[in-house]
Amino acid sequence: MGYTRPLTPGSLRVRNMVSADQFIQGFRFLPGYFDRSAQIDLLEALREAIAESPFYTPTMPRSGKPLSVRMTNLGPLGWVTDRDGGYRYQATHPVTGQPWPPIPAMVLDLWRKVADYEPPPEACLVNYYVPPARLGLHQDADERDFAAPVVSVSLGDSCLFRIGGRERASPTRSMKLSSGDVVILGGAARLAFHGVDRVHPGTSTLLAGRFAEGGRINLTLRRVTEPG
Ligand SMILES: O=C(O)CCC(=O)C(=O)O
Ligand SMILES: [Mn+2]
Repeated sequence: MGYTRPLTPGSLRVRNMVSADQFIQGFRFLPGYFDRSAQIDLLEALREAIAESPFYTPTMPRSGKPLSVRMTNLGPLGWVTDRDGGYRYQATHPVTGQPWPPIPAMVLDLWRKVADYEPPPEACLVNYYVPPARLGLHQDADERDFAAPVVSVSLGDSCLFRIGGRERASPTRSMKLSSGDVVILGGAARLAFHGVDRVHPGTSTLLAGRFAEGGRINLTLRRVTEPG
């Protein structure tokens, strides 16, 4: 399994010859964590959940401008944003009013294996990027518990992912994330600024036939409340 192998600079597809795990403590990149058959199983589990809890278009706080990424959530809490309520977690889908479906067992299993944090994740944000969708540089900072890492999974088309430091103006590195890759933001990297500059259309066949528009799906697992 990829995650048991020590990371070497050469294993990271990072520009400028500097690997992101050396660049920022607590950043881990597990390329190809899920093989093709596991990716298909994961996508099937997601399709069932998404049929119940469909993607919707969130809007920015204050301006009400729509995000280019569509979203839904799995788990007891889901991350949402809209003009009047801003960034927050809530237990129900903002459009259907229903509770979010449970996080699939495969995803909870990933957390148990890689998070090094015993309490389970409470939120699994599902982002759907159809080009030209992107996600600007941001911190994941709406949680009460920063001791837990953020664990993310890429499925479908590859993307150009950017990661920097704890200040917006900190220097950044860019790297390609491909289908099956896992990224962990823990330690000092837990509050690192990061974003998705672009998705490269047609670089994976995984979503074709399962999601008509192709593109990329990202799962972001987070612990929201402090345990206990
Ligand atoms: O799509 C990704 O790889 C990153 C997603 C992300 O940073 C987020 O949803 O907060
Ligand atoms: Mn994020």
